[in-house]
Amino acid sequence: METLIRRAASLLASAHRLVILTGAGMSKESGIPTFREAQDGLWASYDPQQLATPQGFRANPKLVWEWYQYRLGLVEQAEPHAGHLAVAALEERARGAVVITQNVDGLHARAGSRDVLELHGSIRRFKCLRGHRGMSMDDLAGQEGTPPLCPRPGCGALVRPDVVWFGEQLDHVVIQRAFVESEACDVMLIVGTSGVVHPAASLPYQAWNRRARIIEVNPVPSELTDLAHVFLQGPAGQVLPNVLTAVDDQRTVR
Ligand code: BV8
Repeated sequence: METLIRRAASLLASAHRLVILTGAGMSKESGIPTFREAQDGLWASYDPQQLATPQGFRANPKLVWEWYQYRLGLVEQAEPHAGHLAVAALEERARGAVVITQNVDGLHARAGSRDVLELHGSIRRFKCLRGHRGMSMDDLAGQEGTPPLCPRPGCGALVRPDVVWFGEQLDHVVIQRAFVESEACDVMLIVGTSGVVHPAASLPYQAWNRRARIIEVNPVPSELTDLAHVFLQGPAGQVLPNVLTAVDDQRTVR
């Protein structure tokens, strides 16, 4: 693994345009279950892919709201781990670096990452079915109902999390920039994603097609591992700090 870490560090240290693409595995060591793992406890009998849809919300808004409130509780208790801090440090050291995340937990920004594209929105932001956006839980305090009704004067529509559900389009400005960055990068670091969900999963192919060097961090191979020039098998919270140390060692030597 040492040799692979050094190879990855050499690619990262010489990157001109770095993209760091992350998925749910990036937040696992912060205590947030990954998307494809069976939800625990109360939610073990529900399929996240059924709940995270407009149909699921229409069918049972209260159930879906409560599921997101449960997950928001996990996010509020969570802290960025050493892997998130290492991502922020790598971003600082690399020129033109951007973090593209599928996660909705906001942990990259809390770890100090400055340029983060949230492909799937944020569990900490809310909008209503009539399109009013940018609400926080504080804005909804005291609102009646589960889910609450929109507090905007004259609205009263159902409020939902401002995340992208299965079957919904991603924010076109965000996904457009994600494609531009993935096509322009010369190194892509992929951390903690199964590579199953599109269009996020197509970004590594964009980078690969333009001869970018691909590094993947995951405890097990994913749908994307065949693209990786360097596959670092292990958890993000352990591997990424080691990669950062190796990058700094190489910069010292240069
Ligand atoms: C869209 C927000 C237009 C909500 C999420 C093309 C091909 C096939 C299907 C499609 C396609 N185009 C569109 C689709 C349909 C669909 C899709 O991709 N379906 C899949 C399931 C087949 N996509 C959409 O609907 C997208 N919209 O394209 O609009 C359209 C619409 C309909 C039809 C055509 C076109 C919208 C997708 C966004 C869905 N919203 N999240 C919420 O969070 O509640 S996605 C959700 O899954 C999370 O964001 C999660 O991050 C994401 C992806 O999963 P991963 O991040 O990879 O997480 P996962 O659990 O899968 O894997 C975790 C990984 O971590 C594993 O590899 C594990 O080994 C690893 N790991 C574990 N521990 C660690 C670790 N790694 C590192 N360290 C550790 N410690």
